[in-house]
Amino acid sequence: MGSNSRSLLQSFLEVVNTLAKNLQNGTLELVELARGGVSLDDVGYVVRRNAPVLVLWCLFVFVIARMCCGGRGSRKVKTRENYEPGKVYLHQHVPASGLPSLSPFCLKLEMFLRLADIPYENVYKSLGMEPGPKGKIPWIEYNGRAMADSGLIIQFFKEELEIDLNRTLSTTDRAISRAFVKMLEENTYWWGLVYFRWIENFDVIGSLFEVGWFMHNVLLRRAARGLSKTLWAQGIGRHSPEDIYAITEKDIMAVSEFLGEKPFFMGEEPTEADATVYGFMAEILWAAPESSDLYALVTEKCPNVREYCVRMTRRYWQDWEGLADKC
Ligand SMILES: N[C@@H](CCC(=O)N[C@@H](CS)C(=O)NCC(=O)O)C(=O)O
Repeated sequence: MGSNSRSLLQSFLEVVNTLAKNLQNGTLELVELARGGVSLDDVGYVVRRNAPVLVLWCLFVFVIARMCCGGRGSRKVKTRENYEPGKVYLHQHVPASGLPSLSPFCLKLEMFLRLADIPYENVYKSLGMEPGPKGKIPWIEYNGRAMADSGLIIQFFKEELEIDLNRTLSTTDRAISRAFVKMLEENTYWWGLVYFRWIENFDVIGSLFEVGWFMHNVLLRRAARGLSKTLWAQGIGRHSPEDIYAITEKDIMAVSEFLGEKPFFMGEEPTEADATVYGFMAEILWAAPESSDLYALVTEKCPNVREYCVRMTRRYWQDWEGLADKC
C-alpha cells in the first residue's frame, strides 16, 4: 500500500473513531437523562447537544420495527365513512388497453361480482396507487371494512350473502375446479403473465398501460426489476424462455381440453371457476401483442378458449365498450 493510500485510510479510521465516540458519549448522556440522572435545567442542553445521536437512534428503532412488523399480514387501511350499505367498492388499477383491468386478479373479482350479481362500484387508482390491506390489488371496502385477496373476498361473500356459485357441482367437480383455479393463479400467472408481460415484452408494456416514456422507464422499470427478483425466487426466473413458453402452453392447452365445447368452464351453468378462467384467459388473449406466440396459442391452437372469452364478454360485459370492440 502506498503512503498516500495509508494516510487516507488513517484519516478515514479517525473520522469513524470520532463518530463512534460521539455516538457512545451522546448515547450515555441520553441514557443518563432517561434515568433521571440529569437535572431538568440540563434537559434542553443535553437533547440539543445530542440531537444527531437521538435522530440516529430513532431511525435505527424505526428500521428494526419495520423489519420485524412491516410488510407481513394485514395493514390498517382507511375506509370511507359515507358508504352505501351492501355495496362493494372495488379498488383496482385504472382500465387500460380496452380492458377493465390489466390485473387478472382484479378482472377475476369483477367478473365474480357480475356473475353473483353483487352491486359494486370501481375505485380506480393509477400506478403507485395506495395498496390495500395486504399491499396488493384487488381489495375492497364493504360496509366500512377493508378486505384483500380475490379468493378470500369470494369466500367472504359465500358466507356473508350465502352466494355459492358452485352449489350445483359434485364434490369431484369442486375439486377439479379448485385445481384449475389454482393452476392459473399460482402457476400460469407467473409464466404466462408476469414473465411474458414484464420481462419478455417489457418494451411494449408502456403502451399496454398507456403511460408515457417517463412512467415506462422509471416506474415500470423499477417494478420490473422487483418482479424479476420475485420470479427468480419463485423459480421461473431460472428457466429458459423456451421452457417457460412450454409450461404456459401446457396450462392453456389443459384449460382448452377441459373446456371443450361446454358453454361455461364447468358445464351448463356459470360457476366460480369462470371468474378466474375468464380473468386470466382474457388477459392473455387481449393484452398480449398480436405478434406473440402466446396470442397465437390462444387464437390458433385453442380457438375454443378465444370463443369462450368472446361468449362471456358478450353475456356479462355488454356495458364495456373496450371489450366489445375486441370480440
Ligand atoms: N392472491 C391475490 C393476488 C393478487 C396479486 O398478485 N395482485 C397483483 C396484481 S395482478 C399485485 O397487486 N401485485 C403487486 C405486488 O405484488 O406488489 C389475490 O387473489 O387477490
